[in-house]
Amino acid sequence: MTTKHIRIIGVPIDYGADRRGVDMGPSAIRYAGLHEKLRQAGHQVLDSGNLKVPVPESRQMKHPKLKFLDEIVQVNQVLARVVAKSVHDGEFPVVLGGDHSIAMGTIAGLLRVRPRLGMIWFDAHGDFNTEETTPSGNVHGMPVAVAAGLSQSALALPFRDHFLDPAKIVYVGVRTLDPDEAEALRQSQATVFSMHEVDRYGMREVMARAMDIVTQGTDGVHLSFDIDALDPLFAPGSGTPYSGGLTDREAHLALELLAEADILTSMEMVEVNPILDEHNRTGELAANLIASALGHRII
Ligand code: Z70
Ligand code: MN
Ligand code: MN
Ligand code: MN
Repeated sequence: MTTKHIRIIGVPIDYGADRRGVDMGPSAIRYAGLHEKLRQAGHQVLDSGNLKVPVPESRQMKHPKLKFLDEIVQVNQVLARVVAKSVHDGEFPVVLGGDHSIAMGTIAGLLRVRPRLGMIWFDAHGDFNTEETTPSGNVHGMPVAVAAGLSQSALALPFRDHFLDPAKIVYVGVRTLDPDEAEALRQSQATVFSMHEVDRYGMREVMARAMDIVTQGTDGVHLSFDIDALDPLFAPGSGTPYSGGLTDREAHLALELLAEADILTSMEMVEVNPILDEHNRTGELAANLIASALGHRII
């Protein structure tokens, strides 16, 4: 793989869901030796540290339908600027969450430099709710719908009317959707490789099809990886465990195939929850998965 100038950006945010501890994710992933793994893979690594995120206990929740709306928009506006500058400077941003609401800031920033971005989204969930369909008011269940331009709320502000083309979005590992969310996804042009397709065709074939889609007419490929795509057996440190997920081997294979094709231009790793973890097993897995996506090989 080509040598990359990697820029690590931590976003210690847990506003997107009820407070659980995923704001400690960036720390856990760094502690697992992310920098050294990426240097061993042959890259130059710079770390911007964490964006400033006020703790939820210091804030009042104002929008019951969209929890912590103002705070999330504010963090994502800053993140979008930081990510856009990084890509503009020729770097490969690696964004560490935090909950998945940070994908809005990441993607909004990427789109400013790569307007025809393709995206692969690993997740147990669809994250395709809007303020209309959300059953929980948790914004981490909405980032893909917002990025695709389907939200009328302030969550769309960082995008400046420049959204992701749904036809350039591919999901892998999905196994639970809310009813209205599923309907919205069916109406969209996004491709969903649920666990059914992973079981039926195998990860190698799923990734071949996914890579085909995200490289057609695109000017970059973003990987957004929610650690709950993995089965809770392998990733116990995730907020909402949902069985029937990817094995660690399937996940590594998927990311190694991406590395081999060398198509990624940015990535983020989210929803790692050190409070629920077992001796940072999930933090280590997350760091190793990032290294796999960036070309780490044992020989
Ligand atoms: C549900 C909602 C969710 C986790 C995203 C769940 C969303 N669809 N949960 N990531 N861990 O509330 O919108
Ligand atoms: Mn998610
Ligand atoms: Mn533009
Ligand atoms: Mn999820």
